[in-house]
Amino acid sequence: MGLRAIADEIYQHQMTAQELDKITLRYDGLTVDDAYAIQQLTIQKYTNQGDRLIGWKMGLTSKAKQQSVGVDEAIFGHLLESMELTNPEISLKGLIHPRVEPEIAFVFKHRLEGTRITPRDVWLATECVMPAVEVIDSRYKNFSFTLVDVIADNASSAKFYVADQAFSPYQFQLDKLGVVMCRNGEVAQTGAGAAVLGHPVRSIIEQVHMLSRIGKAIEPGMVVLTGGITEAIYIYDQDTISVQFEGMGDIELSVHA
Ligand code: OOG
Ligand code: MG
Repeated sequence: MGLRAIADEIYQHQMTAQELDKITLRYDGLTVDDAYAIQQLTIQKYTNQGDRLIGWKMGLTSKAKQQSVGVDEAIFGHLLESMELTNPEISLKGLIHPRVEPEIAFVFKHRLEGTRITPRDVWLATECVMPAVEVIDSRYKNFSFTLVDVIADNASSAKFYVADQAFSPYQFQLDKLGVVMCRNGEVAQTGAGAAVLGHPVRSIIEQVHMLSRIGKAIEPGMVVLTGGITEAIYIYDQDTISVQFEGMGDIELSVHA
């Protein structure tokens, strides 16, 4: 079975919100490079239909998340225009078993590419940082996958919401930034920016290095989600999810069928 056929299958399941058996159970010998090729072929199907690439996301950047899914390296995915929530509302339509997680988003004013990126390069290219919440929704049964499966499924990307307020990248020590995520008024998860590879800037560096292997870059105007600061939590109809980003304000999201 060719990579294109696997991409077609994953695309169908993403579009129809139907669970899928792990591709690694059904196709032998798929490598991480194959998985990124499948991811790219899937994304092309969206962009051929008029969707637009607006950024990138890092995933599995925290040890806790890597352990909970049994994977030991960070991954990345594509962010499409159609994934961005423009209001703080999550509709469960088109989602299978969605979960949410707090993240720091970086927005770029300059191109970043190459294999020897330093934190300095990242700060010079960054326009602002913003609190964000990502909605992930693995297309695999039971949210269970291997590294190759999850990469092929665009790193479980489904939706994301970025707060209205932007901040200067110099205003906060992002590794020290505390985050509290509540579900219906009860604390569900807490964490700090350091969960993201020690400092979210490290996630941007890793993103650029991984992109450069496939001849791509962070382009001006792009948004990059740096990875979950806490474990993701499941969401259900009528939930209210609120996330406090210390010093950066709150994001409150309502969930409906
Ligand atoms: C993979 C995506 C993880 C993150 O921020 O760690 C991710 C998954 O857990 O389904 O987006
Ligand atoms: Mg994420």
